[in-house]
Amino acid sequence: MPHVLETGFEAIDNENPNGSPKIRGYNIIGGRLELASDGSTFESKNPAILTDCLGVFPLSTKDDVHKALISARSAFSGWSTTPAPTRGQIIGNMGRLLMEHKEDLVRLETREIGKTLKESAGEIQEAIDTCLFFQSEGRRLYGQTVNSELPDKELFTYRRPLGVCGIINACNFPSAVPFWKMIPAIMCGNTCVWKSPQDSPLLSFALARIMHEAGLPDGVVNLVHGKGSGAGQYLVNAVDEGMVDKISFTGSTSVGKMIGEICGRNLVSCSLELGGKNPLVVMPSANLENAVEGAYWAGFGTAGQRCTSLGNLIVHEDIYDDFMHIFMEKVRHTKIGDSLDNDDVLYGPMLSEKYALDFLDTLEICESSGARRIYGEGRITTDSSPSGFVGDADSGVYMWPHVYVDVTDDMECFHEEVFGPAVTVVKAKDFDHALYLANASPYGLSSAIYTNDRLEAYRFKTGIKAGMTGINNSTTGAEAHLPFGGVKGSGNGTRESGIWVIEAYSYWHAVNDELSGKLQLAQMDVDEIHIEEAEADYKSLA
Ligand code: UN1
Repeated sequence: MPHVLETGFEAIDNENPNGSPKIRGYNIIGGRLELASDGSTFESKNPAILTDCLGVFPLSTKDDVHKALISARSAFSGWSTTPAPTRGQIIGNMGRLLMEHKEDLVRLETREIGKTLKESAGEIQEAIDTCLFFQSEGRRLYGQTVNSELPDKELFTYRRPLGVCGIINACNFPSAVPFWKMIPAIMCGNTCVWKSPQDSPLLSFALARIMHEAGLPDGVVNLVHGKGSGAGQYLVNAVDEGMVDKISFTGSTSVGKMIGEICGRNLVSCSLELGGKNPLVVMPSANLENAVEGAYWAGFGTAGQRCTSLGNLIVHEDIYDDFMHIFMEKVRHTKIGDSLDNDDVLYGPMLSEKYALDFLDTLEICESSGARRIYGEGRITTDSSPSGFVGDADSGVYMWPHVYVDVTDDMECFHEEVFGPAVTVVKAKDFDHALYLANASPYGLSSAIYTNDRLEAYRFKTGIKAGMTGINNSTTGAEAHLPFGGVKGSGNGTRESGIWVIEAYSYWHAVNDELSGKLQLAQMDVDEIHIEEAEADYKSLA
């Protein structure tokens, strides 16, 4: 098969509406384009126009995943000994190529997963920011010099790469999140096997090509497409076979726990970024208009399909009616549609048909919990659509925004993540009750409070158990140089982004250099310094 840089994108004859292109996608293993070993394939579809097929991709087998792992293993020694500033330079090239092709990638992302163009652009920018940050980190990647307790002896620390990393991300952030993972991984000298999300294989294929165009040597990043339960599971199972030194996963808490168990029994490190039921508290001193903006964006932006999306909206009882009045006014006027045709929609279709079905299933939990639905009718159809809907209900998978009230912490829907446009509203009696509610779900990813009382903001910041907190801001909106991640059911404490992520892709190597020409024993051959006996009587001072 040809090398990835020897060919362009290969179009397949198609019957797509508007003649939009259908591409033959490949795995990229050792720089070569590869089909699945058994020839099986799957398709990627535009969730706004299900008859628009973006391409056909290999449904990778266990053999394909193993081949990719072997390729990553053989590229490791060359890449890990490449000077870190050179690795950084290649990463910088990736950032510059992303800038050059940003507009096309943004449209592709919107076509493949239905995000608005504005959000897709923000996300590609997050991938660019990550490249630019880690380009110069390649010129740091500092270790330390440490003083020895013995003479003529030097101590040092070095960051060393872990080896072969298995990368598994979800399709809701199909460019920023794999870059959050792979850019620091390769900057540290690791090599990767990247299992692309099943619902964004074309964007992943384009991004992996760009990585190669930037000068990345063959085999440093190997791309395999397929299902989570197929190629993804083969990649995780390979930990048991000693073929993987690190797994980095973004996805559901249940899958994360399974990965954690497999990695744990093999003493292999894993980074787990999992679900959230992110609380947002509104207190009486808050600017209500501002709080409504933040809650509305956190709940319904990205059709609620961020791991940082708003889960429980916790509103103080004194301002509950006023807040809900303004909030519902906005919800009722939500503009929904295909962003490729309409500039100002808040959200588009669900990420894919599968996400749509899963969302409808979790809505059932809200219904059966006894929460009161005051807005939302499930899937948008020609017979049932909100007034701001400007899409084509028959061609794509669109959902109403949903609001459930009278939610209490003994209900299942208070604790379950609902991945989609649905907010559960809880009334709080006072600040302590609001903080209690904010901490009462099994998750701890993001959190937010709207208040103009500085002591309340301080108490929330110190009392909340979460990886991230917004003060007078929504629950979303991480930046590429701040640590991202959660506690409790939201992760295992590892972080993405900024300098903190380097801990997740390197280990500390302590080296001592004995220059004295003899064996000096630490602790035992150290000169003893005695406390001098003196004449002073300290009791006489008081
Ligand atoms: C995710 O949903 O997995 O802060 C990541 C945010 C985004 C990243 C979300 N920048 O909401």
